[in-house]
Amino acid sequence: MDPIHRKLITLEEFTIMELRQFPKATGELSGLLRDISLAAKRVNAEVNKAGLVDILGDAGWINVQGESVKKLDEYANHQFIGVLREGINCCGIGSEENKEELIFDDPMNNQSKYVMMMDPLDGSGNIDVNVSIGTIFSVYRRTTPTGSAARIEDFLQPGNRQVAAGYIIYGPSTIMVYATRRGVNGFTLDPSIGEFCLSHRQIRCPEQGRILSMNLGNMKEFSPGLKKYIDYTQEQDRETGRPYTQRYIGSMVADIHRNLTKGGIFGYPATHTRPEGKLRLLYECNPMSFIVEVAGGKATNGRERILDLKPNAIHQRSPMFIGSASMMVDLERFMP
Ligand code: AHM
Ligand code: MG
Repeated sequence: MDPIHRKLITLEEFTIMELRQFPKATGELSGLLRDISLAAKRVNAEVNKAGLVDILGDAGWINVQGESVKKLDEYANHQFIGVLREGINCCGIGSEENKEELIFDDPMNNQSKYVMMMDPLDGSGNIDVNVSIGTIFSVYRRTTPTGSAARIEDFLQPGNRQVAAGYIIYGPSTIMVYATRRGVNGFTLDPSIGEFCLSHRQIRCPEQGRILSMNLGNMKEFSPGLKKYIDYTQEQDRETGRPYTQRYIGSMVADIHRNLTKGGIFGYPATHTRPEGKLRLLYECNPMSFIVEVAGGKATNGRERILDLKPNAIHQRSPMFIGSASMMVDLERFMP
């Protein structure tokens, strides 16, 4: 009989293989990633049906950020919280959709050393128009002792303390990308077997790219330095004879995933009316910055490294520029 050639590595196998390189590892992070992937599969199944069932449209109330909540946001939030609360690998969650952090405080979860921050469904304005959306997550080791309930200080840690961060894109295919300090790897969901399978090994962000992803509709409100940078990106490149190309989907996960693989820069800057920008430091900026930095890119708020910012509130916002290292160095020359 022919030997079986098996190239497929599932997410779970991959995390266990990683774990075996650390004799003292407890397996809790692998368990947490498995829980996240389970919730992601449930959300994916619902996202795929979005055009079919009565799930489109506003759920009819405003979330804590003052934005209208779509039903799928609500569903995704519920799934991730439910799976992690019922699991044993996380002692609390901070979610973009909840006013306060959720502390699980039960004997099993109190033993866990991890807290998670998440944006359960980012880019929700794109749900109704069948454009890619995503989930973003970020994992921290708690600072309070295990065995007790988590506390707010466990959630308010700078991004440089992240243990892992990742995103799931619900797009033409569903991909989960996660980073630890050891690297960034991507797993594509094979719907026929219901498994995330290793498809993008050790992702590296190209040093230089030619894609600019910013909402230039806000240009009038940008700082003079940033306007000059945008002029600079319109100049013709000596090699290609073309300016940078503009790509902005309005789903940060999809925009950054593209730039991470092709090379590019994404920004959601401060504006005169929104000096803090739009994106949330803990749910959006920190996880994406961690992933991009591990892949060799850079992320700042225009002056400081995102990962070094000290949060003082869980829903805090921050301007963010993120992408290919050498494009970020160019941008920094224009920022005061
Ligand atoms: P959301 O968390 O409410 O979905 O908002 C975040 C999204 C990002 O994915 C995206 O880059 C940005 O908002 C788009 O905002 P704008 O329409 O102002 O450009
Ligand atoms: Mg969001």
